[in-house]
Amino acid sequence: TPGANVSSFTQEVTAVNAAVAHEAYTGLTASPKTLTPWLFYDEAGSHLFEQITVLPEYYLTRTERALFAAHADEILEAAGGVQPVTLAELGAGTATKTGILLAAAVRRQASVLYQPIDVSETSVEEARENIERNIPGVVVEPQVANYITEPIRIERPHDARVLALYIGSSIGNFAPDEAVAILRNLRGQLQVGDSLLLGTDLAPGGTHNGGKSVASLLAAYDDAQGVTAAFNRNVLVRLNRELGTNFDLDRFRHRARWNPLASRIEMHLESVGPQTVTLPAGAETPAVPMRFAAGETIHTENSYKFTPAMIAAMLKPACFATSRTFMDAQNLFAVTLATA
Ligand code: AVI
Repeated sequence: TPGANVSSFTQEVTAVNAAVAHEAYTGLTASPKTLTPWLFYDEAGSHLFEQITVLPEYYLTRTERALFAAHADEILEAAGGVQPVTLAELGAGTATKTGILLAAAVRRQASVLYQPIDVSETSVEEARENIERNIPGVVVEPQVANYITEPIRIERPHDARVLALYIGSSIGNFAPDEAVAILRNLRGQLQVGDSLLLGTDLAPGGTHNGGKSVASLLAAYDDAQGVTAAFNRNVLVRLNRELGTNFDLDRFRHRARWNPLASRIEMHLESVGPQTVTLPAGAETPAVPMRFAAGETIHTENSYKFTPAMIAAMLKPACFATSRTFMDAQNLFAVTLATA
């Protein structure tokens, strides 16, 4: 009934608000100050991220797409063998790149089940519409779930082999122990013979790498048009709107830093001078004055960059074995096919 929909929508909105308030309180009262990256992805932030993926400096998306285009048939062949496949995607979003792999799957078998899993209901619905309209033969069964904290379920029609996708360097936004936990959660749903296709951005330097400099990596996270800066600052816009904080956007500067010891790009918002911002009282938290020294930052995101050895070290404790790795000619990005 319409009434039930409204009430479930209200519950969902309330739960999101409570989670935002909780993250803001714990992150901004910590030292150093942090905010969790999922806060970026409200409607405006998701739109800014889409814009990032087509920036000239942001080589990740187009490089991964080119790897899919070059190797899709080989990937599907290796994942399926003589059996049919079903594709399940973690953090599917709107599934724009997945179409290349699904098209390869319908070349092998008449009908393919695609199971996009994402926290955002609107994204998976958009994925369903795009894919069902553009690739006949694909049946889409979206699942709204937080694959980080909740167990996921993957269907296996007609004894198909599962090809799980975790692409777009999404795993790079998690600390190494969280990344392994996500892969273990996924592995729990797979059987021996199933596969995982993992997309990871590569670290600069090193013998595995020809073309990536720290400068080009930094440019990917601090583009000339300022889209990434707007994406980073949007988290403050969100907190002002949803929690009533009074962040002055002109007084926080976007910073991208390369942390070579942790092998990650860090995004920060840096206070341009001493200032105090108020976090209003929440349901269970008091109002807090947050003092910033000049140059102090809020750490908003990590984006890990991998060597082949780091990829193997992440897959192994989750009980996956690397079967094939595809890299572009400049060694910018890697797509790894691993077997369960
Ligand atoms: C979603 N994620 C893989 C992006 C990344 O590259 O870490 C998010 C992003 N942050 C800044 N630019 C893009």
